[in-house]
Amino acid sequence: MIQSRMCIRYGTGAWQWLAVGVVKVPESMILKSQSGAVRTLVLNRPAALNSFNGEMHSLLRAELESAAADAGVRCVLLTGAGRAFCAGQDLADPLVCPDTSQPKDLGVAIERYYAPLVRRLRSMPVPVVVAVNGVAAGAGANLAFCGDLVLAARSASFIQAFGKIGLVPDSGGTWLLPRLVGRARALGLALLGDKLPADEAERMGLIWRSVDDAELLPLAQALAERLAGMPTKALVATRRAMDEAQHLDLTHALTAEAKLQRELGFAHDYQEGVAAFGARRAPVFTDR
Ligand code: T3D
Repeated sequence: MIQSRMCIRYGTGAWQWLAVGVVKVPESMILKSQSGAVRTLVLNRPAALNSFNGEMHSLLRAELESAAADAGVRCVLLTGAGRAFCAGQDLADPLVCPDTSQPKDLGVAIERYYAPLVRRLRSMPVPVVVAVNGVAAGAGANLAFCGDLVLAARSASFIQAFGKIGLVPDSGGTWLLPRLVGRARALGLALLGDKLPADEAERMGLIWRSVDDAELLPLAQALAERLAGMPTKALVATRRAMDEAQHLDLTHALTAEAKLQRELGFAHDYQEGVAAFGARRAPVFTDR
């Protein structure tokens, strides 16, 4: 918040500054902070439950690119401001809102924003921890599921809201949901669009852990710090291998594992990990 001022002069006297009001400087829709090697990004449109408009997409995309390019970042932590994690697409945004003069081509929003965002999250060169602080609906839910480790506050919930407004799950939902919980549950979630509490999401295997609300951010931070101290390159290769193995048979998965193990075996972190084990000291991993 800044005080706005105006310069005035009474008669022929000296010019004086006069306070004329308070101007609220809008906060960025994405807040960024860094603690050690953990980069935290916060979705910050709380009045609209952190739903996505074009500006928030662009800012998040830029921050993810920046984190990916920064050698000082070894883990990204993503969460939301206020009472929601993210309510998906901002349905009032003129890009998608059908309540205007012409029908909207929703494929544009998917191709321009959501698909690149999902690909960016799933290919980050560092692990991604998602702390779901409140409701995650539509694309907001599926973006959360793109994280490598997803924690949720016990009061949070997940809603595949798409069917309720005549759409299919996007942001990777059709790919992620059956892989995470199987076809029967994926269809149940997508067709009914019911609110799924965080505890139930954990039981189903949709997320890593549901935790007490007050513990969410401290635990997510601790988890992110722990991952940041681990061999980043190997963690990211593990994610990629598991994703790629979804469409491989066992023989090809074994071949892919051998290729990755060969690459990692020549890297610094493997030498360091084994040396540290032998010397009974803490390893210092640096590959990224
Ligand atoms: O369209 C395309 O481009 C294709 C891409 C689609 C991707 C998608 O994500 S489609 C799915 C879009 N999201 C939804 O359908 C969810 C809509 N929101 C809700 O169902 C509910 O808001 C929640 C279940 C998430 C939370 O309910 P509740 O009762 O806690 O809050 P509320 O009162 O409904 O919402 C609070 C405010 O946030 C309210 O504004 P107001 O009245 O206080 O000024 C509400 O309008 C606003 N809000 C919530 N979700 C959205 C939103 N504004 C714009 N877009 C939203 N998605």
